Amino acid sequence: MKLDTTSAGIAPGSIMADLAHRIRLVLGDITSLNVQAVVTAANESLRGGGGVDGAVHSAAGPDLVAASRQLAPCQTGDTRITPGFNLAASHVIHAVGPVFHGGNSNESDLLASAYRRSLELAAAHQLPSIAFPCISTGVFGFPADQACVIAIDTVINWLPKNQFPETVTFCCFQATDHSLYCDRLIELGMISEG
Ligand code: AR6
Repeated sequence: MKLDTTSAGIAPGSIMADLAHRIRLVLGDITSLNVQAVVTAANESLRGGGGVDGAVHSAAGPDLVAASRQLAPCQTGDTRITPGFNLAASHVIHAVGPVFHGGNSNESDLLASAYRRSLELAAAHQLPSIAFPCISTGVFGFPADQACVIAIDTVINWLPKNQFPETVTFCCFQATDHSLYCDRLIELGMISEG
């Protein structure tokens, strides 16, 4: 992982230390988080589904699907934003990650795009905080270890160049995913062991 630190003229160590304050890792249900934007792992129809999308739609209430379906279709790698309705979050960002077909169908770029476009929407709406699930790693079958690296690298490339979102939470629902994120964030100096 390389960070573009040259234009800011700041030593990599201090950028990493600063970034560490802007990244959080939690294990649990994303719908319970007190953040401005909850990202859901949607499909192109934006009509709701299972997994995290099912949880977000049930917590937000039926107004969410009424709002999101009007913004469909949403291409793979792209995002849409709606209010959060009954969620604590003021906004839901609907991110369509790729179905994993073996890795030679541009899946990595499409997954990075789903994260980047989510960050772009949060920035456009000046939302201070955003929480991501592990997009595409459930029904869509993206290998969790590869998806973890893509998610973290995309966020780490975004943060130094952008004021918003101020904080990014990676919300893992499974302990195995939490462990992957933990290892990667420790490796990058974003969180400390213990
Ligand atoms: N909070 C946080 N993460 C969760 C939660 C939750 N409440 N529930 C599940 N996860 P998936 P995909 C995690 O299948 O692979 C839907 O039907 C889960 O452990 O929800 O992108 C959509 O409508 C996994 O790590 O999303 C699409 O059709 C992660 O969320 C399709 O599934 C993503 O798993 C999208 O598939």
